[in-house]
Amino acid sequence: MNAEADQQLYYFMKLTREFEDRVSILHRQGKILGGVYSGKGQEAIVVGVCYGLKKEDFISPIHRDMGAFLVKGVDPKILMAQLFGKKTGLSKGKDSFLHAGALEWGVFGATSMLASSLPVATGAALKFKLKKEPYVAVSFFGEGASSRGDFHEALNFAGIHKLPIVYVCENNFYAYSTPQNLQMAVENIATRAEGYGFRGTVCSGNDLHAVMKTANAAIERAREGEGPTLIECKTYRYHGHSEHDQPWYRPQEELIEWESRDPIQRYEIYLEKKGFDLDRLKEEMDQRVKETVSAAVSFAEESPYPEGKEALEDLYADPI
Ligand SMILES: Cc1ncc(C[n+]2csc(CCOP(=O)(O)OP(=O)(O)O)c2C)c(N)n1
Repeated sequence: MNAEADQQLYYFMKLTREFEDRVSILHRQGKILGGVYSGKGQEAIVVGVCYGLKKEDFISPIHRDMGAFLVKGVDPKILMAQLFGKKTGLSKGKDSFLHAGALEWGVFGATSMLASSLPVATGAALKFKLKKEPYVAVSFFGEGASSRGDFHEALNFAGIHKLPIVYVCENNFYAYSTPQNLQMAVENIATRAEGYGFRGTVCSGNDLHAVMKTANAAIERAREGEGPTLIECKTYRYHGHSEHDQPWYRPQEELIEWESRDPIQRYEIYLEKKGFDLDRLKEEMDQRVKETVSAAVSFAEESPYPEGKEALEDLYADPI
């Protein structure tokens, strides 16, 4: 990895954290529209996977994946305006983050039904294959979603047709308050790929390089026509399921243990070993991401809400 890429990856991890931390505060101030589902602690997954993608590659993020939008190229100002429900946001003030999409950057907007975007991403991969386009689809989901029928139908279809898709499970061990062992009888979600005729791999979701190595290999395989891969990234979310959830159902020691494997701190150890002046780089980066996020918040606060009549605009695609 060259020094420029090292710093860019660091920037995206820090930007994602700063953005989400600020959103949590803004939520408590009553400024954010709808629920907030923080992915704090899981940054290495979205950053590591999306960094190796092209603009035209199609991703379907979940409720916890604000960082995926940022790495894919969405302007933090526009993303923040989306969270504020402002006219300058992605959906022009029609929605909050939960269903946000940005098709120009290849980001599909999810629906509330868990796992419903897996068949959609699989459909995008089918389109790439049928039209012989050199792109891949990446479908993010939690371990809870992998117990839904949509997940199994999507993987089955992709396995049969050897579609260019990578399924990325962000396994944070809790689906809302339900621990993994109460919703499935297997330890690794990756083993589920075997039933559909393709490879499943487990990696540490808190180790940026492990995620990148695993994801890039799967993306390359998909691009070369070798079919799908399921990647399971083991990780942990620091916050509750959402900002309105107090995670009383999990032991405090567990959180402390996972915080000691923090993905950003882990990456900083790498940067220091690589010869960067970490104290200086950290200071520079902290300032840069704070400025970027503050500018995004000001932009969102100053942007107007849409007019009532605009609620009826952009609801249907133009006929072909
Ligand atoms: C079909 C369906 N069932 C239940 C819910 C309510 N729900 C929303 S998120 C969630 C937990 C999701 O867990 P997981 O898929 O592991 O992702 P995570 O939130 O842990 O990242 C639940 C149960 C829903 N949205 N859709």
